[in-house]
Amino acid sequence: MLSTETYTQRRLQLKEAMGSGLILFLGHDESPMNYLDNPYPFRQDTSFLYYFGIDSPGLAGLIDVDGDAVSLFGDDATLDEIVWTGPQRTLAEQGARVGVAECHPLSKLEEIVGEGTDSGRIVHFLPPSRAEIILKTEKLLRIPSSDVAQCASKELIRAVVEQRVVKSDEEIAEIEKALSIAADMHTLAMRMSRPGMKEQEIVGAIDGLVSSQGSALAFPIIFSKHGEVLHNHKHVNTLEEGDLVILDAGANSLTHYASDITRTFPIGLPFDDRQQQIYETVLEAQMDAIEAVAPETRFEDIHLLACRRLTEGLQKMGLMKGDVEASVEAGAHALFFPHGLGHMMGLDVHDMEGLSEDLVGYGDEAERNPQFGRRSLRLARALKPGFVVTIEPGLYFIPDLIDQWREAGQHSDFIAYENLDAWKDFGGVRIEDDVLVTEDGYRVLGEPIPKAIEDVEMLTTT
Ligand SMILES: [Mn+2]
Repeated sequence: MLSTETYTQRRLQLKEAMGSGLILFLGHDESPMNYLDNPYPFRQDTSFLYYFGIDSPGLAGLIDVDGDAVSLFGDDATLDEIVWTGPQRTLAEQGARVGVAECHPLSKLEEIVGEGTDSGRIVHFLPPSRAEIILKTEKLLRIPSSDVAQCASKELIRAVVEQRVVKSDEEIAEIEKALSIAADMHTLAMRMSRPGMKEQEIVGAIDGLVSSQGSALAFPIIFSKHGEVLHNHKHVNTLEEGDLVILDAGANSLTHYASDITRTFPIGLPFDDRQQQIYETVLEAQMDAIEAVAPETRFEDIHLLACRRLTEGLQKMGLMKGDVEASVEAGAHALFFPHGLGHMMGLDVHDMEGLSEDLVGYGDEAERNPQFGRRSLRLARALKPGFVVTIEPGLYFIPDLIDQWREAGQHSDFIAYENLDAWKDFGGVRIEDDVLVTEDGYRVLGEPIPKAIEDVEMLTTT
C-alpha cells in the first residue's frame, strides 16, 4: 500500500476534475474457478485500487463531489468467517489506512446510491471489466446489464485516464521494484535454458521465483521457441540446440505496479548468422525507438521509425526491397511486424485498457489506422512527462501469413517472396523495455537486463 496521503490526494484531484455528482467505484469480488470456495487468485479492480488502495474483495467506494464526502462500503468478517480466514482488519481500520473515515456496511450502499438517483443526481461509474460488477451495477443503478458499458461516464473515464496516465515518482519507484523481479526472471531463464529441457520447466522456475518474492505475474508468461505465435501460452516444446526462444514476462510490485520485459535468446549455442542478423535489426530498431522518446513526440511516429529500421534491416538480408518510405506507408513490413511498438504501463500491464484503449492510446488527437499491423498499435498519441510506455519491436516469420500474402501477391513490390521459403521455420525475435518519458527525453526503467548479443551469450552458453 502507498502512503495515506497519496490516496487522499488522488481522490481530491479526481473530485476537482469532475465538477459534480457521485462517483461510484465497485471493487472486485472473489471469482470462482469452479465453485465459490475455490476462487482464482484475488485481483482488485484497478481503479478501485488506485483511489482506495485496499486489496480485498467485496468493497465499494463513493465520492460525493458536491457534498465533499468520501465513504467506503463493506462488511466486517463474521466469527464464522474468521474461523476459516483468521483475524481480518475491520473496514474502519482499512479505511483509516487510506484516509477514509466514513465506513458503512455494504447494505447501506444501495440506500445511499438510491437516494442520489432519486433526487436526480448523476452517478458516475467506470465500465466494469467483470460480469459480476455489471450485474451489481444493474441492480444499484437500475440500468439493464446490456447497457451498463455504454452508460459508463465518459467524463469520469476521461478524468481517470488523464490522472492515471501520468506517473508520480512514488509510482515509478514501484514500477522499478516490479522491474527488479523481472530482471531476476529473465536472467534465470537465460542461465537455465539448455538443450533437452522442456519449456514448461523454465516457466515453472520463473513462476516459482516470482512466488518466492511474495509477488505475482503481471500477465501469463510467454515463453516459446515458436516466438512467431505472438501470445503463445503453451509451453510443451522441448528446447533443442540452436533454437531461438522468446520470453515475454513481467511481475507486479507488492502494490500491483507491473513490469513487462521481452528478451530473445539462443539455446545451447551462440546466435547463428541468421539469428544474429534478425536480432541486430530488432535491437537497433528498439534502441533507435527508445532514443526517440521525448515529450510532444507522437508515439505513432516512433512506431513508424521502428518500422523503417526493421524494413531497412530486412532489405539488407534480401527479404524486402523497394523504397523504404513507400514500403512502410503501404504496410508491407506488417508481414514481419504485425503488432504495435508498445503500450502504456502502470497498475495494469496494458494500462487502463479496460477503460478505453482508444482514449488511453489515441485520445482526441489521433485516429486508429485500419491497415493490418497499424490497427494493432495500442498507443499513438503525443507523449508527456510521466508516461510509462513499453518499446517492443519484433520480427516474425509466420508461415500461414507468408503463404497467404504470397498467394495474393500482396505488396510484391516490397517483399522478396522468392527468398522467404528458407526462413519459414525461423520463429521470431522481440525485445522489450519499459521507458519513462521525462521532462527532456526518456529514462529506461529498472536495472539493465542483458540484451547485447555478447551479454546474452555470456548467460546462455556458460
Ligand atoms: Mn508489452
